[in-house]
Amino acid sequence: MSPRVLVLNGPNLNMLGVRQPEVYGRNSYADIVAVCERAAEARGAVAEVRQTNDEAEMIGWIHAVAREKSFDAIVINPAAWTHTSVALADALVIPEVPVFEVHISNVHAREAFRHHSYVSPIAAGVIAGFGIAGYGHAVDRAVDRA
Ligand code: CA2
Repeated sequence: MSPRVLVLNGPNLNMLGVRQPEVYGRNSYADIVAVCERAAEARGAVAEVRQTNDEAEMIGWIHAVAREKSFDAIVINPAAWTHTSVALADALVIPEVPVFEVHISNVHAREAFRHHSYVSPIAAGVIAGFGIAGYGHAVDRAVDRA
């Protein structure tokens, strides 16, 4: 069966391209979906890309991966939850699949509160500051590890 990668996006990423192009570029959320799907397809894999502004929904999706064994790897841009959510980091270890953390911007070159991630310690890899191309690299690596 083709490797399956679940790509999760946290709060406000649906607004990409609408505000703050100087930080996040001019790409839209639809462009993220296209980058992920193309990267997966190039490797004979499948990427399912989702976004939510509701932390409970995000955690529910992660629990479903554990229950249904529906994906081989997770790529996640947790957005602001990166810096705030122990609950999300705890959930991400439950499915026992490799997790890759993506940030569009270089969080380390921004405000101090963005320098800490609750997700990085449990991630197999972290990519930041490569714009939406970072998603393509993460999906590629997720397929390697699937
Ligand atoms: O660089 C990233 O990908 C971030 O995960 C994006 C998050 C931010 O909280 C993280 O520190 C870094 C914010 C996503 C919000 O995206 C917006 C989109 C349009 C307008 C404003 C924000």
